[in-house]
Amino acid sequence: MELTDATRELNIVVVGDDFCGKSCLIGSYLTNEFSDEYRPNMHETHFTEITLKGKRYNLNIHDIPGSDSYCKVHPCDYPQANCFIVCFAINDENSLKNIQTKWIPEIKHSCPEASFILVGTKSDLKNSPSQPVIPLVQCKAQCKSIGVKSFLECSAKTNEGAQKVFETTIKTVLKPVKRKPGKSQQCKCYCSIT
Ligand SMILES: Nc1nc2c(ncn2[C@@H]2O[C@H](COP(=O)(O)OP(=O)(O)OP(=O)(O)O)[C@@H](O)[C@H]2O)c(=O)[nH]1
Ligand SMILES: [Mg+2]
Repeated sequence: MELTDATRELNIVVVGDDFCGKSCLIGSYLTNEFSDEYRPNMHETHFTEITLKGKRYNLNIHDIPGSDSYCKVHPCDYPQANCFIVCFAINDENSLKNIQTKWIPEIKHSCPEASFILVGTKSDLKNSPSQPVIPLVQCKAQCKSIGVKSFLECSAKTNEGAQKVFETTIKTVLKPVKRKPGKSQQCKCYCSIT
């Protein structure tokens, strides 16, 4: 990772099931734009700068497709990841379950040193009577079983919480992490191209 006095470069990887709102979250953060149209994507990288507490950061934001049919080599999409934003949609129980069964195990296997935060997307749907959302207590229970204290909520549609997600990500990276002595800090990459 490039480190200079002035600027630090950070790799942020956004993962979660397809349709859970990753690309919209990134779009909301970068341009404050939102579309109802669903456009599944390949791995895309976005570049931006942010100043936090007087320090500048160059962010490489990796938008990873949620569907395996678009990419079967997820761990290779995690180059030098500093932090993962692990997303689920608050109206999709499966996307929450898959955090525990798929995304966290994959991250821990391929990038055991990287930190991660959990994000519940589409929070605007809480105000929509036609869209049942996962009860908060269930989200919290799932967080507990994953071993994290809490999760952030955001809406790409209203832009609420999008900035906070990325600021929290950076703060999480900057927190000193207790590491086991002798362990490599490199991202472990395994490829199974089929
Ligand atoms: N109501 C609401 N809908 C959202 C929000 N974010 C995304 N959506 C909708 O959810 C659908 C999927 O959003 P995407 O951001 O493309 O999902 P994705 O996780 O990037 O999906 P893949 O690229 O296939 O992995 C789109 O139709 C969006 O309009 C949100 O905050 N609120
Ligand atoms: Mg996408």
